[in-house]
Amino acid sequence: MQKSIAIVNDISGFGRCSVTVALPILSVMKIQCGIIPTAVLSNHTEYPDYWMLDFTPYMQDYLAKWEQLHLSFDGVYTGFLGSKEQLDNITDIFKKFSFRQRIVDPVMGDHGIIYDSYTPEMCHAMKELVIHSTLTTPNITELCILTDTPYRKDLSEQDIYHMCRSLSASGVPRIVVTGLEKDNQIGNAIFENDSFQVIYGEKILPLRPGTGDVFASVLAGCSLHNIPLWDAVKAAADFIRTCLLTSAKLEVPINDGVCFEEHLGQLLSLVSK
Ligand code: PXL
Repeated sequence: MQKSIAIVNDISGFGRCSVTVALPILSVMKIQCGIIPTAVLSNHTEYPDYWMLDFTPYMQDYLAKWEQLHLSFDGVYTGFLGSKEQLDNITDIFKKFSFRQRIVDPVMGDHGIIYDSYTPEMCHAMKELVIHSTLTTPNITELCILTDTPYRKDLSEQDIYHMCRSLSASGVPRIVVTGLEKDNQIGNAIFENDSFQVIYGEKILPLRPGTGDVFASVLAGCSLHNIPLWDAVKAAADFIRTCLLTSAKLEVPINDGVCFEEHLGQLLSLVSK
């Protein structure tokens, strides 16, 4: 049977992030996708200007139709969420549609800074949502927010392990923490069944927007295919590195993200074994 997933994310019309990343990646991984838009933007917010429509007021009617049609999905994957009300709606959706796999990328901030649009109430609502996930992919900043830990640049692997333990105690079975740094390398920590491992790899500059979405999308796809978490994280990180190298070679403007289209075939091999 083909797998299916509901993608809860914004539609940024240009700039390779959110749905324009998740949809092709999950589709090439042979998963049928449904979309629950959180906002519609002309382009992502890293460009000098953008237009945005908050989709919150339409979400309930939109989802009422899905319920009426008895649509069902194996999994759900959430990314950028724009308001407290929206976060509460999503927690509701988790309950209404009994998704077996619930992947939450708790997009709230980076480099110790919470995004402007994120209020303390929204951070609290995100904590609630994360508790209901089966896999979450915070960066270090987001892990600090989720565990009420003050952010420091010099947090050790041991510190991160303890934060993962505390988050898992609230009911989250699998956690992947992105953006660890050591000796000019970049790593991802995997916490599952109280085991903790970090996979480091070459850091490829410049950093580009949307790589977090590429990472979480590959992980969501692997999760639905029951690919072990270590293999999934390795595959996602390798894929991003390849895409970053090609993006530099093809002189893709930084804000346009990574040209993952060049390498989508690499993901097909993950699911056709
Ligand atoms: O995850 C990247 C992303 C998603 N959605 C919106 C964004 C960005 C990055 O800037 O602006 C709207």
